[in-house]
Amino acid sequence: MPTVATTPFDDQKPGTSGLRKKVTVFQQDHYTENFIQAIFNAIPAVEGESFEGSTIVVGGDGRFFCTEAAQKIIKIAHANKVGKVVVGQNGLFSTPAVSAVIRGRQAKGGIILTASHNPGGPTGDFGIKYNARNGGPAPSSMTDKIFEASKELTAYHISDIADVDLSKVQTVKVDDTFTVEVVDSVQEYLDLMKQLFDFATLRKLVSSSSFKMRVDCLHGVAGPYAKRILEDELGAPQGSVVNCSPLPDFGGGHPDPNLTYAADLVTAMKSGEFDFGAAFDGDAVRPRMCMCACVCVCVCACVRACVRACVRASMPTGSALDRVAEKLGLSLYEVPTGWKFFGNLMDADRITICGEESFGTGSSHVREKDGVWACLCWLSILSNTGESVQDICTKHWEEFGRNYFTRYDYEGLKTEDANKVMSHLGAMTEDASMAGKQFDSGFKLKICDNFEYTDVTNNEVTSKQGIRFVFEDNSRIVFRLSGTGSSGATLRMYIDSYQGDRKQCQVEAQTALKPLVSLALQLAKVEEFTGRKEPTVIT
Ligand code: VG1
Repeated sequence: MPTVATTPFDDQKPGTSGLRKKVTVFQQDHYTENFIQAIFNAIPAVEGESFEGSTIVVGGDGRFFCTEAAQKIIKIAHANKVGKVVVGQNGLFSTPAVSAVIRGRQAKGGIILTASHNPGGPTGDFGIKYNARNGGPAPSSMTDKIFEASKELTAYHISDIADVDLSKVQTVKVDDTFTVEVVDSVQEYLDLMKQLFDFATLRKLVSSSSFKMRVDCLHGVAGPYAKRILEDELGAPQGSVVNCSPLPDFGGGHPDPNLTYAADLVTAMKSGEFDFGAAFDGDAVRPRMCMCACVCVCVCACVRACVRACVRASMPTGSALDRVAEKLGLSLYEVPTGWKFFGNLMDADRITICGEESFGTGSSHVREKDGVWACLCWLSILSNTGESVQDICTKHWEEFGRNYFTRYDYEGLKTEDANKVMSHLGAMTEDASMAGKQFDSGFKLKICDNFEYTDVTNNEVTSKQGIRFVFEDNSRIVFRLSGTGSSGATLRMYIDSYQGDRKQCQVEAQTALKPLVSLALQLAKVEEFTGRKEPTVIT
């Protein structure tokens, strides 16, 4: 094997969803190569099977450094005896498409080049994530091994082969044992969507002159998928899908479809011109549906309209799903933040639909959240019911009551300040006087703990996943530190309150949540420990 001597980096620990760092960190000599080699060293140790002769899938969201990284991976894969690399044209693949291709081709795994909702460009973030043979993000057992391997590296293997022209769909036979297949990034994903949805029925709605939609791809990789599916296949008028060319810096924008960064879509929807609106993040995993309060409702509505199956929510997600599961007799799993916890439950056929508060929504058709799928799911609901998004939400609240939900993000905190908040809150979980505590605002504490998750499929325990305060009326406050940032610390504060009185279900969310937000700020002493009066983003 052609070998290059290297020294380990000590910061290659994957977070909530892969390794995310500034582009400049990945551009350091050997940094990217080291991490890729750590993947090639670690996975066989976990799976008991080498990469020799295997197929891997490679692609990313088109952010700055994607194609350079893809070329490096091809050369490192060759030197590590991989048999075939399937790569999306121009190095592009949405994250759910990689998952679909891994599963469809029964590949050994995939390497996804994305920092998802984080900003891109030369001064922005880059990320690398390994997905296993089930198509899902590597579980902690693998990411821990990758980190260990990265700390022990003394060399990596890389072949001196020519760059492959990724701009053309083609199969390049590099030598007798190694092939690179450059494929249409959309086709295999589109084929899967056609198996799941009735395109003929969808076409009637989407192409109808009385239905108008706006889909904003924020210059991420969703563009080619949304344009091909919604405009070319389903007949939406040209121009319904906007910002659809993937750009290395997302056109200077921030590919997070929240109210702040997808403000153009929010403004467009407020004009009343559109019946349906959606936006996606960089790698097309997070959908944001406009006129719909939050993804929980989206999932609940999906469940009611299309499947009678199990549901789950990641722990800080609002508990709207709990009401649906309870009423419809579905089982519900509460797992920590991050999609890597869903895979085992899906593989064991325990869940089919899942969602998290950060808009990620998906089903067991792949092992990733899937923005375009969620969009098609909603369109199916609209076409089957003949109702508007607003009507569907209102009816949902009438039947189940409404969970008001908000998230406060304090970005760019000094790590020590964020840690002070968390240790202060952590101390409360061990304070016996907190049990059953009655606060002035009327909330009575039921549970105060640091969430610990046991995976029922393998009994693996993941602890310290967020500090939660659950009150007698099932309102909840949760605090955790983000695992996707590339510098400093981000504190997330999640507020979830249930309103069972049907007449109170149309109140503006921030107004409805005021008492619980005040209590949360009082408990965490955010301003005292961090000096921040206001959060960076409120969702
Ligand atoms: C955030 C979200 C979480 C999501 C993760 C990856 O994680 O809160 O719900 O799964 O991003 O999403 P954290 O650790 O920063 O809170 V994506 O769309 O960036 O892959």
